[in-house]
Amino acid sequence: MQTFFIVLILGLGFLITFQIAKASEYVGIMRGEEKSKKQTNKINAFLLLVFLIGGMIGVYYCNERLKDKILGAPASDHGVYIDTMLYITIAITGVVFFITQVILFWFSFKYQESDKRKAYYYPHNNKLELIWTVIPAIALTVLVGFGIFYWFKITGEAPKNAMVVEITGSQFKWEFRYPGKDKILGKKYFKQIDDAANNQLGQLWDDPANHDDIYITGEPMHLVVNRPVKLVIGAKDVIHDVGLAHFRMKMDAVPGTPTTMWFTPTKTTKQMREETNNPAFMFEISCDQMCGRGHFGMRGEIIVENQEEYDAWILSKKPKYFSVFPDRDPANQKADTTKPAAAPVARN
Ligand SMILES: [Cu+2]
Repeated sequence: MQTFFIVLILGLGFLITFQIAKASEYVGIMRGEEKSKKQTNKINAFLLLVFLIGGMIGVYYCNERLKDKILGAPASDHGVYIDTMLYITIAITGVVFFITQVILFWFSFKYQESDKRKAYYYPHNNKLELIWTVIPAIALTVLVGFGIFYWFKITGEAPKNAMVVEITGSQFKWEFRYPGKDKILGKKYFKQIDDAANNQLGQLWDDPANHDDIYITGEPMHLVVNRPVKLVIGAKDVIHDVGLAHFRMKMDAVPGTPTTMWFTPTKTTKQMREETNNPAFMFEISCDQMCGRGHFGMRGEIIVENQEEYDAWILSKKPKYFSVFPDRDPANQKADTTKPAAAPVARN
């Protein structure tokens, strides 16, 4: 019995010693963790400050470095408004960005965990909520309001003296149509689209408005400086997008649903070549919708020139009708009056 008690006491003594040792070990670990946690906190707070300063320097550096890579002054009347709206938006959001980022990172550094301070419990303030809801709401309403105003202007009725050019996108090219002397684009129907019959746009040949329409592809579109132009935009397969970066214009080309936009080019290609110091400068049409494998190759070009240059160019083009029905071309009839004109076959 005595031996049993001695063994029990020794056993309990061992257990107690073991537990005390273990407990002190835990306390040691916890003390160390607390220390390392505080250290990590300090490092993180410092890194947040470094991130703020480094980030701000980075933003400034990128802007300075890439300033000359952005497009120069807009080459259309609407482009000036679009740029103004863009700069106002950047100015407002820029100021807000600067203030909020500085506060965010500075507070993380300044109010990092400290034994001397206890977090202040501040759950709600109606006044503050109201201020930071109403002010952005008003600012955004004004910005969006101007945006809608110009959107309706650009997509709305074109001035009476506007010229009309139809532009059709397909995988992967642009085709243009000028309405000719009657200033009316002839009717077309998608089922009449037939490359083999030389009818790429599906023009209906029994519509007389089609007889003087001029079809252009594989060469630049021509526009007249300081004369409004209304683009009638369409597509033959998928959705494309007429992107005119130099004019700050852009509109989807949707199959089956014609879209329109109008603008006035204010600078000729020649002027732009001088301004940009680039003798090869061309106004560009880019497809701004990912429309398939050859999307990158959908680059079209625009030449803006004065009225005389444009008139000379358009006079050198023959209506599509005459290349489909050469015997109806008055030029051919004059050249050969001995043969009677063969009866043309309409394709619709
Ligand atoms: Cu496209």
